[in-house]
Amino acid sequence: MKLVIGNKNYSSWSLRPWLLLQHFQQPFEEQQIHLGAADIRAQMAPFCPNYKVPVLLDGSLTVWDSLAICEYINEQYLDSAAWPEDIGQRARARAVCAEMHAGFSHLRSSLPMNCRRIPAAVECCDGVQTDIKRIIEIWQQCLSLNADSRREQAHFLFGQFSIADAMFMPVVSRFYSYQVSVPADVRQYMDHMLNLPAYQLWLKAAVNESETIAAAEV
Ligand SMILES: N[C@@H](CCC(=O)N[C@@H](CS)C(=O)NCC(=O)O)C(=O)O
Repeated sequence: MKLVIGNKNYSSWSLRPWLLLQHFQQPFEEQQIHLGAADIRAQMAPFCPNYKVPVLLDGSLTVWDSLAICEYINEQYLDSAAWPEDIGQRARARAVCAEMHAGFSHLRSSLPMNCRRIPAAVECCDGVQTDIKRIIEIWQQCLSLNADSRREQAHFLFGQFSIADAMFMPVVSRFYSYQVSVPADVRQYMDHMLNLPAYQLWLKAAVNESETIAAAEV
């Protein structure tokens, strides 16, 4: 398998399937394309049908779109371990992933992912505040539904690491980079995600990248 990704520091969509593969210790090659390169279309042309990353190449199969890639990895290599076992929880996990995939445009455009940013708060407009409020609501509902029998907070949104955590990892990174104020249970979830060995590997590589994209340096 080869995963074509963008800059680790900035490419939020690339982070999702990369984290899933890395967390589940699946072997894969990666190829990086600098999203600020002048010849980006020429670099993407051989791999990316829609001129976007991430793209997964597996034998003769090309899968584009981060969520579709996660679904494929889950079915083909993980024996469905990346979705909750319970059908109701699985439906819920898919719903929050779909909401993440299609929504939160204010947050995405105003607070771009920038993993190595020195954490500091910024002013957020009403649209961003609304997105933040809704994301916190989703996380708190998932975490309280999945607390264990001793009422200890779940480490992940659905108990075990799932595609939902991978889909929200870039938001965790943003909330940290822009020091979004969050309640204690959300802080605990974020700390757990930020310390995941797979994310730490991504972050280390992001910090070592030399390219910068001015538009993402808010
Ligand atoms: N819905 C797509 C979005 C992919 C996307 O927008 N990728 C960005 C990088 S994070 C990209 O390739 N941008 C390059 C461009 O638009 O020229 C997914 O989930 O994979």
